Amino acid sequence: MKPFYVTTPIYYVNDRPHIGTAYSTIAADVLTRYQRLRGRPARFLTGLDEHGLKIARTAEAQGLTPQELTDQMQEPFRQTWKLLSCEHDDFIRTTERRHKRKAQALWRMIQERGDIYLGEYEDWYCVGCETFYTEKDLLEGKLCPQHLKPVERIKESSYFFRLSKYTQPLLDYYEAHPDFVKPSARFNEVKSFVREGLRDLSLSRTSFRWGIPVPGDPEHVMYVWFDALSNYMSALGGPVENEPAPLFEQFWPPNGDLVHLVGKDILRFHAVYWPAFLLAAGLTPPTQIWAHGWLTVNGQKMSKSLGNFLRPEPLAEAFGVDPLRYYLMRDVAFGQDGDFSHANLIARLNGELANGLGNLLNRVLASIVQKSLGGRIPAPTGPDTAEDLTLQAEALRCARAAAEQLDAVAPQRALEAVWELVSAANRYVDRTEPWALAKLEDKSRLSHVVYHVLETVRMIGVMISPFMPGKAHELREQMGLHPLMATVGCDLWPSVWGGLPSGITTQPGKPLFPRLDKDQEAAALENLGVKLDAPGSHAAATSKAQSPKSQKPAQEPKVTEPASPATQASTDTSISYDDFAKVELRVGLVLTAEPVPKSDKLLRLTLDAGDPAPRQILAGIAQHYAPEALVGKRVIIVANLKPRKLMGLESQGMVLAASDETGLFVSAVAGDVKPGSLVK
Ligand code: ME8
Repeated sequence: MKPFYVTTPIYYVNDRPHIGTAYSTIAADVLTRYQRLRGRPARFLTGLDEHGLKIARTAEAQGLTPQELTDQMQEPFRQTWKLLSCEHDDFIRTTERRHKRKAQALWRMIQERGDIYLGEYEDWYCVGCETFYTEKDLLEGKLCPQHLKPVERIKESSYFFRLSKYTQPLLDYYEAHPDFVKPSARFNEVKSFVREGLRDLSLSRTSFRWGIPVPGDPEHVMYVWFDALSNYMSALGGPVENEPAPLFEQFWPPNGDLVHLVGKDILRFHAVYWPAFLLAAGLTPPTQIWAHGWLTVNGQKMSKSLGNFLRPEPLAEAFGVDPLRYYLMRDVAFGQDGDFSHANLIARLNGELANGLGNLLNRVLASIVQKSLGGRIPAPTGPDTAEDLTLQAEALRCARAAAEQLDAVAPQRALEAVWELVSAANRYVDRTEPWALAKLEDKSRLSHVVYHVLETVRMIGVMISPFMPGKAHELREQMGLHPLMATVGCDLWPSVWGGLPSGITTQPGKPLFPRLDKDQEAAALENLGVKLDAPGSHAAATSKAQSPKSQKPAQEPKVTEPASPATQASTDTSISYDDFAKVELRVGLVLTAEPVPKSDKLLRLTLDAGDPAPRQILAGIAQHYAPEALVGKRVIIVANLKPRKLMGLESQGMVLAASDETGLFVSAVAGDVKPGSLVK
């Protein structure tokens, strides 16, 4: 079987792990565990990107040397991945000697083939994304299109990579490898970018030292993305120069299948630069690059300035590691953007996990098997009824479907298939009524039915093990089964009915997934500093447990546009009722929301505020809300504010919002009040 090699991005050490980086890492862990279950040799690499200007500046700001910063920051990453049961086979740091040597070896290979030359670089650079930009790529005011922050002018001697020469070879490569980038819509974006023609790439810097020295010219340090991308190879001991590199021989394509999991933010580096470097070095590019989508949290973007990065540790503490892994893999379609919602996590934990799977195991194993079958797995007695045959067929169909989805890197669909089986098994229990069969003298039908349920649960236990290894282990323990031992060459995925041995003694324990009652739910959310807007809606705030810097004094509530000079000038802050009555506050239902081109702050909303036609309001909340999270919300607006133009668009009012150090939140009314209702 062809070896399987999966990687996550190597993360910058300017921040601790958060739910976004955890998402990529858990996905890689799930895929590795799955491939191992199938009997494939599998390897999972993650690590840290420790060089470059961004890290050097972060260290400086903290009064540390870059090496001190990176040494300190590796620990939280290692600990978090361990806590989340992410069992990587290797953890590479780009400051390690083994990496530096191999990054230099790759450089030399490309240089010897003539595709690196010395020149002078003059253009723009964004430290946030460690990327070069030409003027036409920048937003008004010379802002980086990703970070919306000013870029820096750079003029210095630099080595260049002849990327322009690889425009056609890359297009040919894409043509010959139609699954090179997934999802395919993203592949199309990559192709159109390359079709526009590529410019040579500046590959070294002389104005700072925090990087890997360029071989033969130590005045220069390597461009951090060249250094970083080569981690995937250096961790295997490649490229091979004069010494053997057995891991590289085993796992690097074409011998192995290499899948890079990345966020969509860094697809271009992986799908354009990286294969170009490899082709230039005469090496085989990765098999596939899978660009997953971007997570928002309760409808909000996570950002350093808001300090609202959601940390996985408190979530794992509140809800359990496995439910968190399950939720992340289940709720968000891999490849599409998604929203982390505390409310959805709780709903899935209570519904699919506790009521669905936990209850299935419990209702049969903890009660009927103990009371009526001597605590042992019964033997199937036959004959099969139509119901039995349907469950058997459904089990095999779902197992096949789940495997197909995992082969296609669609974890959410794989779980969907597994939960179709959970539902089928629960329906089977409802229909066959084993509690009624247990009352009969002759226990043969009971044995047959219970065997069917438990064999299905056994299969489910195997299929959930890549996602929830701890719970899969507990489930097997309760059934009296040995732990699953993935072995190369041995496919453990369920493919035939009847693998459950009869006669073994079961050991029912605590419910697999305890349900959170309303009080526990409220306590968990309170501990996390999360408030839910309304039942079933998104949670509105993240924070105290998660914000690393929540010491700033709370700011005054504020509106989304500057206060008028009149209010600023006033010293007596009280107003008469008549003054207040002049302000017409109304409930507005957000119908649409979209970004305003070239503005990093504004969103264009249309609202039903009781007017004959929808009203347009421009609100300065783009850094706090994903547009789609606003649609359907009832907000409070100032309806009689004189219209004014912003970025060429008329704003007919103002949306009220409040902010503190945890973020900015638009005002809301409790209840489904009719749009246009007056707020008094
Ligand atoms: O880009 N939603 O490192 P990085 C989903 N060092 N995934 C997210 C996310 C979110 N909100 N936020 C982060 C770098 N990620 C480079 C990579 S690789 C040779 C060098 C995940 O620390 C996602 O995988 O900024 C994204 O690509 C990665 O973290 C960026 O991590």
